[in-house]
Amino acid sequence: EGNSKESRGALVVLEGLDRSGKSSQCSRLVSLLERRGISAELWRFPDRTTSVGQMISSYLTNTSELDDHTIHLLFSANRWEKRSLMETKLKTGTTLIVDRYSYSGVAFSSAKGLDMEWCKAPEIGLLAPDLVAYLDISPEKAAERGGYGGERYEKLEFQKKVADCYEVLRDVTWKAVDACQPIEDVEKQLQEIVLDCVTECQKGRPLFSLWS
Ligand code: 2DT
Ligand code: MG
Repeated sequence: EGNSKESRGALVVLEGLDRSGKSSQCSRLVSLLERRGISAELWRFPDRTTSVGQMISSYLTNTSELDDHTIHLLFSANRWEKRSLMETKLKTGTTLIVDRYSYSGVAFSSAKGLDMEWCKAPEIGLLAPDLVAYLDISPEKAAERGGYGGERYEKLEFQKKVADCYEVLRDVTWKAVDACQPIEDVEKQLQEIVLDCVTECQKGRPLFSLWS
């Protein structure tokens, strides 16, 4: 697995509101990397395949009710259970394109009114992304795209609060891409920043931990 023993893969995270186009762009990025002969995998959080992930999924589909703190910690546990595999993949040269990560965790829970610092705490020690690409779209524009499913957070009023929380979380290292552009233009911009990041990691950029 991987390209060479010396070069590690990049941890690339896509964040953004529901309907911002993250999932399609993640698939396109993985295809691009594969075409370039770069070992890459598409990951997503929540990972609904694990037993923790199944609890999260029942909560999201309104099949179960959980206290806001409890579900927050389950989302975090769902990342912790994948942490060591994530590190192994990266160190053996596989780039991971990840659809949502800790920033979704903090943005969605703090949008419910939980303290942001409290929300960050269980994320401390997870691997820090080498790149966070933010697919930037207003909640109103995203809602116009339609296709909100019936899941718990897929409501315009709540998405507005999530957008405000992402604003607070965003820092200068994030790369924002205007997600209202045609899908091919978004794809082109993402390709450029992701390939740059992959190159940096191949050259030996160290792996960092959250929260930084
Ligand atoms: P998808 O629609 O992408 O499957 O996400 N969420 C996600 C959280 O509240 N906390 C988290 O840590 C993560 C990763 C965002 C399902 C919903 O779950 C929210 C949307
Ligand atoms: Mg969704």
